[in-house]
Amino acid sequence: MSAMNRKLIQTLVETISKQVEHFNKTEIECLIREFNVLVGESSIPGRAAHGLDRGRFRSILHNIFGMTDDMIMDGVCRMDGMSVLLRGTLDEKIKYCFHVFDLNGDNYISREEMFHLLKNSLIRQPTDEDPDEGIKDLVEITLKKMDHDHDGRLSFADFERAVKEENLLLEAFGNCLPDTTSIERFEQHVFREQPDQ
Ligand SMILES: [Ca+2]
Ligand SMILES: [Ca+2]
Repeated sequence: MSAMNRKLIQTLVETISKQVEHFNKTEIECLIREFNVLVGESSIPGRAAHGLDRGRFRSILHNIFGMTDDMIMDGVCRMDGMSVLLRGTLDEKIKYCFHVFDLNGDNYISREEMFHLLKNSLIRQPTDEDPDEGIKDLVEITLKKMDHDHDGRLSFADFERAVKEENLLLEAFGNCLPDTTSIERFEQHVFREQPDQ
């Protein structure tokens, strides 16, 4: 154990376990140690790791869960996000994804946000047609499917209702949840060794 001493980890475990469901204290300790190792790896020699900054957390999400979307990863950068990612119920995942997709935090997913998110997640598929036109069409198709009260934007109620009818719509605007294989691999890796008591 390098940058963080045991007492600090215990304090962190206590604090985090009050905020986060789905992980017990032992598992939280494993996660902190894992992150500490990952952060330590990247730190400049001679300088202590000061914690997990966004860039570092993003590259962890990218390397471990294969997530590539910067915009979406920004929304994941919290430990309670981690809890929902790995163990969340459908209701928690719906709240989480809605929050991630609502880029400006006004509690609606607007046409502009859908366009932005879809453009961002589809960019790796080149097409001969004007890609913006295709994305605009996709926004309209998605709205038709999900905008239950027809006001041209998705409220949480619209989103929740649509996802409960069709679970695949949870990630309609981009990949913001890791796949089960990545989760299993990650959990096996992190929770494999119980910390010494
Ligand atoms: Ca919004
Ligand atoms: Ca609506």
